[in-house]
Amino acid sequence: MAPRPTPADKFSFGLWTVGWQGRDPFGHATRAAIDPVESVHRLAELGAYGVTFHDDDLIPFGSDVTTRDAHIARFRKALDETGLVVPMVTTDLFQQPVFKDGGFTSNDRDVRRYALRKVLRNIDLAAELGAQTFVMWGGREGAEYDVAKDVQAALERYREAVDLLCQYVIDRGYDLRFALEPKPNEPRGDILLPTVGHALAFISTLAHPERVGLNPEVGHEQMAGLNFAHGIAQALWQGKLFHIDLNGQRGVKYDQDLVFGHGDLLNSFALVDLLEHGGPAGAPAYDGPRHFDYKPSRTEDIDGVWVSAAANMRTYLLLKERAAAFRADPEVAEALAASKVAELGVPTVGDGEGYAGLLADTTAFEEFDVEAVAARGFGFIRLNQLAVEHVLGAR
Ligand code: GLT
Ligand code: MN
Ligand code: MN
Repeated sequence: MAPRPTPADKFSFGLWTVGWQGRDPFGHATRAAIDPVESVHRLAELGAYGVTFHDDDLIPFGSDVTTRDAHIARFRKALDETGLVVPMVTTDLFQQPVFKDGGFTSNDRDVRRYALRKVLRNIDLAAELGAQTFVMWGGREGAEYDVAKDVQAALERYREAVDLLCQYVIDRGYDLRFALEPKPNEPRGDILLPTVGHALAFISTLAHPERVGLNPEVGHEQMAGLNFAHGIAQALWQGKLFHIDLNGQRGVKYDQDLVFGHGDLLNSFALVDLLEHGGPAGAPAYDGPRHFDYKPSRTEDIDGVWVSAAANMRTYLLLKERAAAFRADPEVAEALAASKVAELGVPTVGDGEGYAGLLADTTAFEEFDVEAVAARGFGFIRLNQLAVEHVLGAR
């Protein structure tokens, strides 16, 4: 029996996740639209603490000001009634035809100026609703044809946009940080800032790098064949894990957005273990929202939507339990020690030793028994099997 999710678990969902109607490039919608107010109530009943949205998820694109205000007021009322918070907001710069060549990096300057205005307006709403994170997924920032996009110029425009938005937030005194969400492809043939690593490198070029971090998504890194837990570890190491999109993906193929854990379960275990125990002395390494960005498959009816929402949280909590059991198991402690996992935390060269001390240490080279050390095994398979057995509930 996994514990029931409570707001203390900080689970959040995008309106566009449970609200996805199942429309894909090959088929029509299989479900009716859900009123965002209904989603807020259902998510709260299921134990979530937060809800997130794109401007256009909440306020239909093109609404006049009165209609916009009415949508926001109804949504606020639902938040007040349920106690749900809005930890993150994001802007849709991908659905409307005007953004077919991107928003911040469209070849058309007028489109770029319009995109910035759309985001600025939505930043005001994010701040009003108390969000701490503003996600930017540049799904349309990319190209299909190498000769049709000057990638260096596009990156320059991307930087110009992010710098301008940071300046706006600073000048307005908003307590809001940006989180870039990498993805390698889909909907564009190739998307700019395709992986965690690319996005980290981009952030280092910004005018206000401290304001900008990442919102990595499980499936997006896996679409590039990368190890998601490794990407998260690097983001944490660089102080850039501002937000996270949890879901499932089975290998290098289209973006599946499955329920969390329904893809690579062992990597999901490693991820939860990292988030919950990867900080100093085994404390959580990340205290932000556990945000699910998944799609209830189009085979599901409306009941299946809520079953799948609950499944994300339940799987996270089960993995959290399994990770705690793994960490508390004396045999695991012994196997970790035998594998010298903690020894990697010891600096290679001693305090004040420098290369002079290293050169003077004959045990490090002249007397180092290369063959004896090379013959020693690390015992990683035994350790991994213990992890597998904990995941399977066999220990
Ligand atoms: C879109 C995308 C997600 C992003 C969302 C934020 S929108 O659904 O597939 O990965 O997180 O813009
Ligand atoms: Mn995705
Ligand atoms: Mn996402």
